[in-house]
This record gives sequence, structure tokens and C-alpha cells, in this order.
Amino acid sequence: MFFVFTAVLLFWPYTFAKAKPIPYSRDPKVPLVVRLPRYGFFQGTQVLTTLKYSIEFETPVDAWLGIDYATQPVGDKRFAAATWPEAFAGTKDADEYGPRCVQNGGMADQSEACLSFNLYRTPGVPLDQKLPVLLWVHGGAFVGGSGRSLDGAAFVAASTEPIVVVTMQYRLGALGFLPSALFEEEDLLNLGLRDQRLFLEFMQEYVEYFGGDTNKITLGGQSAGAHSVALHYFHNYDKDKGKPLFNQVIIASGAPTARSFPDAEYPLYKRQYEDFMTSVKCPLQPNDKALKCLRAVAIKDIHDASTHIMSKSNYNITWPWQPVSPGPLIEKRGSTSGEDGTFYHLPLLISTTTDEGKLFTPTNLTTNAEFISFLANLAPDLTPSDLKDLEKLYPDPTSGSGPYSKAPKSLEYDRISAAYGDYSYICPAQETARLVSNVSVSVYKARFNVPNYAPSWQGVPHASDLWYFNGLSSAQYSDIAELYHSYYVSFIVYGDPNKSSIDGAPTWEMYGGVGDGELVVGNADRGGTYMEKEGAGIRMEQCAWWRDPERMKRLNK
Ligand SMILES: *[C@@H]1O[C@H](CO)[C@@H](O)[C@H](O)[C@H]1NC(C)=O
Ligand SMILES: *[C@@H]1O[C@H](CO)[C@@H](O)[C@H](O)[C@H]1NC(C)=O
Ligand SMILES: *[C@@H]1O[C@H](CO)[C@@H](O)[C@H](O)[C@H]1NC(C)=O
Ligand SMILES: CC(=O)N[C@H]1CO[C@H](CO)[C@@H](O)[C@@H]1O
Repeated sequence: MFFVFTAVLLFWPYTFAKAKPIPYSRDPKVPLVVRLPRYGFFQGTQVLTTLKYSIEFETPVDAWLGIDYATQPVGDKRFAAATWPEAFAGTKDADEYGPRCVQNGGMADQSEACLSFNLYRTPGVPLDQKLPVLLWVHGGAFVGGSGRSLDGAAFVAASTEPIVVVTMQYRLGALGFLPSALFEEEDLLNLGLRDQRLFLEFMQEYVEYFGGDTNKITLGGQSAGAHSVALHYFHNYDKDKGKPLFNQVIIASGAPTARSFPDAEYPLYKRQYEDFMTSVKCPLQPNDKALKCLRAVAIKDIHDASTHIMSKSNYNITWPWQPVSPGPLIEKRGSTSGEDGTFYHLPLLISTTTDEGKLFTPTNLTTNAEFISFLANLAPDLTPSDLKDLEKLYPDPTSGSGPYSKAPKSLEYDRISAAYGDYSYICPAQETARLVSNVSVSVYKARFNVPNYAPSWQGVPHASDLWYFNGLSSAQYSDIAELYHSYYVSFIVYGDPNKSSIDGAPTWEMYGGVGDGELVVGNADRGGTYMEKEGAGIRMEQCAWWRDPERMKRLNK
């Protein structure tokens, strides 16, 4: 029962019930045929409504849906790096969403053959007019989500500026991330991140044929999508040095140091891998037999094993199927790239929610000892002296006083949520903002303080912002959706969130380093939207502790 509950809790922002067919027009007024050289012709369509609640747009949005950007990783290509798609003759219809990548939940509408993207564009603008592009990487803990996690058509429909929005899919769960010695030896680590990378290259080649501006690509993402974006952002080294495949960045609840990215032989991953291999009845040795077996297993068995191990790990937030370092695209961890300065000097819009941790943390812990063992289990590289520090940094509420003494659910809930949120999101985002602002690039930082139908005991948990990016009137506070979306559009189009934001939008001032200003985005009941000094919104002392360079390294960040 608890597993079902937490799975829902974790994935509610990302999953849609199997949708009714999306209303679209098979006969757009203009042909919407694009020719992608060395690939093929695609016939687009027009999307008429939002994904959720099917709210009709004033004007239908031009769209190309479900286009493959790679040869699909099936059969012998399962667990292999994806490759450029093959050219074909004739015209393919691009008027239906591709299936989601295999993930937790029912397998209807899921497939291994999931490496596709959707592209939405303001209607009535000739294709030879190149528009700014938002390229969005969805979240879902690297085990969930899809190209429909962000409603790209709704984003375009609400935009006062002509724009292109692209949503893409990458391999998830065990199929996308199976840390192990085997995969390290066979150069098969971080496949899901490599899918994203291939797609960035694909966009460099082809976005202009859809009327997108190759020189105005904002790479954005939320949660695991934001970590992904941040990892690409901090990959200004090796053959990528000086050659970013995007022009600016949006990071919503993420950072290159958000997660620990230990190596492929991390003890936890080793156990989870062995558990997985046992479940799918594949041998651990020798490599060729193990891989051959993995490529032949029924997809349902992979789905079930991947899901089961994820669910078992959910309570303690010791998730399997994560990117590892060293590994492709994270040869160096984020803290090292930060220290070396090997990130791209490109404008950044970065945010976290007020109560990030509260979506994830256990609601039944009541003692100081449980607080300590939760953290020690989460991050085994915390030393005894670290754990002593943490007891002080986050005062124990059992005495009946202090900042965490009014916890709902269970006595330690607020305290653990604060520590987990700081460790995973809030302090890593501050570190990224600090580093980028230090090289004199525009940084806009926000604290998102608007819930979206979360239970009140969760405050403003992780992913609250998800329904507000689009300007969707179905968000709990539709005025905030309109406001936040307008900042996003303005940043994507002008590199400045203020330029075309709606009338009366408070000025979102640039962030100038630790302690400087961040925009609080709040509904009226929570004090509204205004600039605050960072120290008024986040735990500065605790963040300085988590951002300590030696500690970040030790925690594999
Ligand atoms: C809290 O709930 C989890 C999941 O149901 C359970 O495994 C664990 O033992 C509980 N912990 C305490 C301290 O009650
Ligand atoms: C969860 O973590 C606790 C320590 O906080 C540990 O005792 C327990 O065994 C862990 N449970 C699982 C399923 O890993
Ligand atoms: C960046 O940080 C360094 C070290 O803290 C400092 O000396 C330098 O002035 C900063 N540069 C900018 C542009 O803020
Ligand atoms: C801090 C900042 O970027 N302010 C700008 C916000 O946008 C308005 C309108 O373009 C500018 O006048 C401000 O300079």
C-alpha cells in the first residue's frame, strides 16, 4: 500500500492517465510539411487543446509530433548508444505523440522505441522566419516522465511572442541508466544522458527547417531534467570545449551538484544491479553472455524489475537507475567543473521551490536517532563529524522549540525535509547561481512559493512550478501561471525575463552572488511576488556547509 502511495506521490506531477486522442486538425490551413535533409519529409498538424482538461486554444498551434530523432534502441540496439536516424523516402505523418519511454506504471502507451520529440510553433509565422526555441528536458527522477510532462502547445498558445517549444524523450530507468562494472567496461553508462546529447546535435542540424533559430536555443528542464540540463551546461571540456549546443539555460529545481553521482561500482548500485540481474534471470558474468541475455529479456520483465527496485528504494530516497561519474558526459563531477570553471558562460534562469524536500521525505520519523540514520543511509560518505554538524544545523524539534517544532505528520518531518531539500536542490542551485554570476553572465534566480493543489502539510513541494511554466489557466493560481510564463517567454526571447513580462510584473533583478536578490514568486495569500535578499528565503549557513568544496567532492557531487 505504501509503495502505491509513494509512487503516486512521486509521480503525480509527471504522469497523465492514458489520454483520450488529442484533438488535432488533420487539415491545417498551411501544408506544414518540413524537409529534413538526409532524413526525410514530415507532415505536421495543428493542436487544438491543452493536454489536460482539453481546454480549447483561441488559435490552433502548429505542431510536429512524435518524430524519431534516433534509430530506436530495440533488439540488438537495446542497451546501446543511440545513433542518427536513417533516411527514408516519402513523407511521414507527424500528427501523433510517440509512446512514452518504459517507466513505472502501466505499460499501455510505453515502448522501448521511444526516442522521439514534439515541436510546437506559433501559427501563421512563415517557416523562413526563425523563432527563439525552448528545448525542454522533462523530469521524473530519471525513471519517469515524457515529452508530454510539459504541455508545449499550451506554452506556445499562451505566448505573446512567436516561439518554438520542443519536448523530447530519453531512455529512463534501467534501460537508460544501469550503473554496473559491465556497463562501464562496455561503454554503456549514462545512455539516457547520451540520448539527450544526440538530440541536442539533431536540433543543431534540423531546428531551422522547423522555423527555429539555431542561435537562440534555450535549454531548459525541471528536476531530473534540470540536473540533465545542468550537466550539459557544465560540460565545457574535452571535445565539447567552447562548443555549446545551446545559447542559454533554464534550471528549475536542479544543479550539476544536486545529486550525488557516484561511480558505477557504488555499493548501493552494485546491490541494485545484482537484484535486477537476478530478477530478469541474467548471469553477471561473462560480459558477452550477460549483455546478450539482457537484450533478449522480455520488455515486461525489464519494466517490472526496474519498477520494483525503484519502489523498494523510494522510502529512503536511495533511487536506482541514476547517472554515474566518471561516465560519459560527467567525466568530471559538477563540483570539479565548477572549481575548474569548465562550464559555459551562458545566461541562466534558475529556481527552487520553498519546500523542495517535502515531496519526498518520510512522514513517520520521530526521533533524533532516526533523523541521523536517514541522512547517514542517504549519503554514506557523511562522516560522524558531519552528522554532528547536521544535528546542530537543523535543530532537533523534540525539545519542543526551534524552527522545525511545528511539524505536521511526524515530529522529524520538517527537519528532515529541510535537510534533504538543502542537500538535493536548494543549496546546489545556489552554488550554480553563484558560480555563473561570478563570471559576469546574467543570472536570474527565483524561489517559487506557490503550491499547486499540494496538501497543506507539504507547503510548496518539489514540482509545484510544473503547472505554472505553461501559463495554464488550470493551475491552482492562474494569475501566477500567466505571470511566470511571461517571465519565461521574455527570457527565452530576449535573454531578460523583464522585457516582455506582463504589465505590472515586478522587475526580476539579476543575481549578483551569495546573499544577493532572488525573486519570490508567490500568490497573494503568501505575500505575492517580489525581490528578496537570498538570506530571507533560504538557509544560508546550512547552504554554506553543504557547498563546502571538500564536502561536495566527498559526497560525489
Ligand atoms: C516508516 O514507514 C516505513 C514504510 O512503511 C517503514 O518501513 C518504517 O519501518 C517506518 N518507520 C518507523 C520508524 O516507523
Ligand atoms: C532505510 O533506511 C533505514 C535507516 O534510516 C534503514 O534502517 C533501512 O534498512 C532502510 N530500508 C531500506 C529498504 O533500505
Ligand atoms: C569571482 O570570484 C573570485 C573569488 O571569490 C573573485 O576574486 C572574483 O572577483 C570574482 N569575479 C567576479 C567577476 O565576480
Ligand atoms: C535587472 C533587469 O534586468 N532589469 C531590466 C528588466 O527589464 C526592464 C525592461 O526591459 C529593463 O528596463 C530593466 O533594466
